[in-house]
Amino acid sequence: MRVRGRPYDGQLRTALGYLKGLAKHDGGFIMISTPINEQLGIKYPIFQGGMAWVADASLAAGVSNAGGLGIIAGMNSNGDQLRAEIIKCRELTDKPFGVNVMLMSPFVEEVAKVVAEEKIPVVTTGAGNPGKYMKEWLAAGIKVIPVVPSVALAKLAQRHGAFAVIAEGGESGGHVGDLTTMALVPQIVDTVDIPVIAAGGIADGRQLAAALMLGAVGVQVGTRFLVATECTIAQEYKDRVLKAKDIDTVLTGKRLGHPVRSLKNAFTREYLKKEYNSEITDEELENMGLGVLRKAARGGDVSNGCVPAGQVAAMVKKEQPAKEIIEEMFTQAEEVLGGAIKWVK
Ligand code: TUI
Repeated sequence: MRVRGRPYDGQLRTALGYLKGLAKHDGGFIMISTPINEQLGIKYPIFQGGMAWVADASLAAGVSNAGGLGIIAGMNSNGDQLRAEIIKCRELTDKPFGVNVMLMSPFVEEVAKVVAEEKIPVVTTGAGNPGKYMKEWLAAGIKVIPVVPSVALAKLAQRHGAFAVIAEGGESGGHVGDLTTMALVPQIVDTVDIPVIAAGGIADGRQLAAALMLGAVGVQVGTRFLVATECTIAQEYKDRVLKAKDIDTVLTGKRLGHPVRSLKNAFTREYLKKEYNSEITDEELENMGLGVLRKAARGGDVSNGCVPAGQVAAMVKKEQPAKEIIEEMFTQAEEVLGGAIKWVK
């Protein structure tokens, strides 16, 4: 057998074997199941991103009840507020859920303690290196899954005892790294021995299938869950996502070293004007960013607030229950994976 005039080198067979391994029969249906389904006790290998001011108990429980892994955002809470949200989530679901610890949060120390005390089964981290908290979390039996934007940070996470990593490409909303998901995921897969979950630019079944083909064993989705029925953000935020076009997101905050992707609006225009004005101090810029996530997500001010969303925002077409979102994504992924064989002659 020859592939495009080159001698067949066995890679195709490996790819097909991998495809077969992913698609497992379940009561007559083909279903996607990877090692993390069993390891984390979930039906579908999909995480909901722990989005600041968005991912509360309602959304996390909705996703967990639908068979994914719901994640509560630790970013916008102090220790007591987070504990209350965890208790609420436990009332809404008996399925596993996680907490995201945003390492730049002013409350990071108390939040880190609460997740250990509450023995949250899965903790994801963002915006930094969680090394300092790993010992305490591992001792509490927590599976730690850091979000990493580079190979170096993935290696570091593995060395610290991470259970898996989330390789997040810069297509995602919120705080982003430089590399795209397409470039980042296979490089991390080739480097670490722990499971890799892909994030950034994943809103439908084609993108989910592509992530699996890059070697990921699961995906994390943020933007599409913004419009989940269970998501309690202001309707104005959901409407902005539903109306978004392909080129409607922009990066702000590069000058301060933490670029954030959000939908273009009066806030991003004003911020960018100041960001590229050398007379404006870093402190003034930092002050401009205070409270803007809350203003949009909870206050509904989508003009003067910051409205994080990924580059896939334009693919998000309607408000739906989390269960419908997940089932639609997996049904489509199973279809495209099943049909992929047609290109292999
Ligand atoms: O964390 C996110 N997304 C976020 S956090 C957020 S709130 C915020 N507020 C102010 C400034 C910045 C953010 C909104 N969206 N995603 C996970 C993520 N983590 N993306 C990138 C990273 C990351 C970046 C650097 C992870 C580790 C890292 O390490 C740097 C280092 O050298 O420690």
